[in-house]
Amino acid sequence: MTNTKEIQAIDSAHYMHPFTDHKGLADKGVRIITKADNVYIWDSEGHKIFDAMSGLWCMNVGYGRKELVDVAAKQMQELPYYNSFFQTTNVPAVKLAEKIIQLAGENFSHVFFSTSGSEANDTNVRMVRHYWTTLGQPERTVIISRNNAYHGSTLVGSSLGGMSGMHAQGGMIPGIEHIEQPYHYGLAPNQDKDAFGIEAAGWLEKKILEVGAEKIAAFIGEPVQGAGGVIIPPKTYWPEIQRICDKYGILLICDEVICGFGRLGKWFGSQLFGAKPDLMTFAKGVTSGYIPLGGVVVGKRVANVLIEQGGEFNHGYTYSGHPVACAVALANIDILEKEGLVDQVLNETGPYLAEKYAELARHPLVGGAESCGLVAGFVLIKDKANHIHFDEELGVGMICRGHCFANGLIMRAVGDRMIIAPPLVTTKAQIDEMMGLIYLCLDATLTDLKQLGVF
Ligand code: PXG
Repeated sequence: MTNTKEIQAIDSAHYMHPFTDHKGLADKGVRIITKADNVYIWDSEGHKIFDAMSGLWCMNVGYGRKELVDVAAKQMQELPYYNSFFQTTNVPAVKLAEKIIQLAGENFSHVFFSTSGSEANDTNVRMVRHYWTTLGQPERTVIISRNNAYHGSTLVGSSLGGMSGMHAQGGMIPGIEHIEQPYHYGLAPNQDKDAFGIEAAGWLEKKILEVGAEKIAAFIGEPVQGAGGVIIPPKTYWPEIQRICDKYGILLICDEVICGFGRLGKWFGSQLFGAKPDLMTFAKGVTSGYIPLGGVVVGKRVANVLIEQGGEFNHGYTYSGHPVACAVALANIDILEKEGLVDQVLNETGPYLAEKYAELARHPLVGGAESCGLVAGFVLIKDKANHIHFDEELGVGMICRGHCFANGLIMRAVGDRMIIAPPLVTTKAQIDEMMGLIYLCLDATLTDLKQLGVF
């Protein structure tokens, strides 16, 4: 048995957590997760919790997969590590690269491996700038991204991302520009959605013209913005973005760290939205989080130039193509394929969740409830008819999140947006169970807000 108090005290004394304000946490006591199975996790006090966030958007095949454990152990015994520098390679990395290209489609030919999504986005920036330099256009350095985007937490990742709180700590690298996100419900709820999608994509063209097309290297975007609050773009958005990128010859990078490997019901989110990226960032779901792995799927347009004319690309990580991580990824993809999980999301559980979210929109606190595959979000709203939001200071999202924790549900709050991304193995019965918990937490939040006199 885990001694909760003892571990909490050591945690407080020595463990600095990501994205955490530690002041006050010690008094409250950090939550210790001790075991997991399928879509559930347990804390050190024995509470069973429905993990509707898949860990951190990554647990695609669900917890407790012995196949992945066995593959990792076997690979560790055979070849626990070797690098891919100095003209060497290893079999799992080669096989995984081949498999990912098969899934990515005919526009792609190569994979560059990293350990995380942040690193992979660093690779993207270096790769696209090297690409343009190789083509004799070294002034093409600027990358356009979007407000509220999340592309990682290294200096490049946070610069690409559109989170002002991150920019405020450590600054930004030069040459990154941001445009507004395609958040229909938040920005223009009364406008026709498809028209809004075209308008929002048009902000890219405006920015290109403002900066000068000859200076732009690439546009980067998540097919569905995840950490920014599950912002699902209108269906007109990505085809228009693609048209604009093509018009100005700008490279398109789709950050598929959350959307990739089945979350939206396709192997990659860009395949659902009809975008044709030149580069795709991946991480998380490629191994279902069992072991760290990330990378960039490189399209032929970029790969051909780099390979034929680029010379040595002075870039790589100690763990690029780590054999254990790649072996686990192969086994993970094998599970996704054999159990038909991607199609299940597209044809069964995704549409079922969409139906449930459409019903959820009737709850008095819920605005803009929407899902895409197995990601979903809504905003806690004060006056739905007039689109009046709660005072930010009230922290209504945190109130709701508190009730979720207390009732055995992991649901994230991003400001006033409540978001979920349950494992791809989640069944319809488990969606019903999750929806029951969501209603319970919404009602508890409503009671609090009434008591506070703000609803
Ligand atoms: N791109 C996207 C789209 C991501 O969601 C990264 C890149 C960076 O990946 P790494 O492996 O370097 O973390 C991510 C990661 C949140 C949250 O608050 C989301 C992420 C990471 C941490 C917190 O939802 N996504």
